[in-house]
Amino acid sequence: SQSPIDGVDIARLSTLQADFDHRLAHLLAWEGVSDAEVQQRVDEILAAVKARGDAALVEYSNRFDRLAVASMAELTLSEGRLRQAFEGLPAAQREALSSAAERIRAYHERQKPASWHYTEADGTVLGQQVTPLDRAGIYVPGGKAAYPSSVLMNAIPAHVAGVREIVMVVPTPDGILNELVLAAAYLAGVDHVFTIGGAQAVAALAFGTETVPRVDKVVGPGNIYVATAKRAVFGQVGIDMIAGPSEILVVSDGGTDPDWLAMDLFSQAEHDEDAQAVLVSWDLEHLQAVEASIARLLPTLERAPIVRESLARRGALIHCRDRDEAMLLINRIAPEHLELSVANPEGWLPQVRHAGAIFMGRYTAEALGDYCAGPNHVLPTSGTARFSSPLGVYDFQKRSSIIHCSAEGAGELGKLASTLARGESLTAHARSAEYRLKP
Ligand code: HSO
Ligand code: ZN
Repeated sequence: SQSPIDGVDIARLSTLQADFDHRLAHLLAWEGVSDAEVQQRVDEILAAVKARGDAALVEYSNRFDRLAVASMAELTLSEGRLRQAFEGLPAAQREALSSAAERIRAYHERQKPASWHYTEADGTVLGQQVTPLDRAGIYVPGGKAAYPSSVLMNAIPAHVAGVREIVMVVPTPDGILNELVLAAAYLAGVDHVFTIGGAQAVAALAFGTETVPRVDKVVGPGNIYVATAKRAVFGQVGIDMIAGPSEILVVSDGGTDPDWLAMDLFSQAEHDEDAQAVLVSWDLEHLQAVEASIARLLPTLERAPIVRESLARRGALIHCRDRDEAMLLINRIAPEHLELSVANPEGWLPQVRHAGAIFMGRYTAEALGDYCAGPNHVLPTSGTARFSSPLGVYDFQKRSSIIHCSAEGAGELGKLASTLARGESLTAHARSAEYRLKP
């Protein structure tokens, strides 16, 4: 077709095509930028923060964020400062942020798993105890990707999980503070905020410094330096996922207003040039209508240059054969966001095996989930929904196994353990179990 924008032509993609797998792989490919040079610079920064703590943080912050501070005290925000940010917001924003936080909290409360135990006939008790992390660190990017909504999405599950101390880091390039980010931190129950960023902030969270408390897990998105640093400290601390570019897959049965769908695609594409927005339908006329909507509406966007580039690089309007093929594409792509813009989304749901978040029906724009519906917007990207889940309360907890043997139970288990231990030639194990056998 003669698309007005490069790269969003309507493309036929069908399992009947001999090169279907190849075409699909081509659609999903993206260039991750991680090279040996980044790796080396990150290693240096990690080592410097580990060795010199606060002094290194001050130096790197002055250099990378163009600051002129003398100590970490100047890179530390008080709780009062956070409250002031919240109270200083225009009323409409204060209320919207509070309502969103409330809804996100209510949703995540439901995720709280209970500890459990059961008692066997001989009185032995077995169970699982769920406990929160002591400390969580939340990385918040500075600059154009500083999203207050992401502060809520990262901090609220930690708070609901019962994490004792939530430490947030956010760089302030040229000293510029984002009031909405601070207000969100205030609402979400963040305990400490340091205005540091980059690999040095990840190092501070992972190792601790004189000022920054060492955390048990680092979560939150960041640039290539942050992602590389998170990978490097993993093992010493926990990390969440390493997120790729954001994506949406919209499936339409032809019954949704093409303008709505065009704007849904834009809403993902405006995140960045590597974001991916894809629409799938078996209705060719409908796809043509969406194509026309895109052409008409794109120039009206604030972020038209980013959207245009994102659509050109990775966007697609896919003409598949039928509903079954659309379903196959969903599960092959395992999208971060799936919009089922169809008449009976419940009918589709049982067959959707891989998707980070599923937006059901014509009225559920992804944007509603991004901000305020309640579920988390930190989701598995780049097909990782095949094996991982949205960020949640469970990411800030761990489980301990509980075993409490009765005398009788120890006797029964002792026989088993003794036999198995002798099979492994571990005789101290065997005797330890045998001591507790009933005479
Ligand atoms: N769509 C993003 C989340 C976000 N949207 C934040 C707006 N602000 C995550 O996939
Ligand atoms: Zn978004």
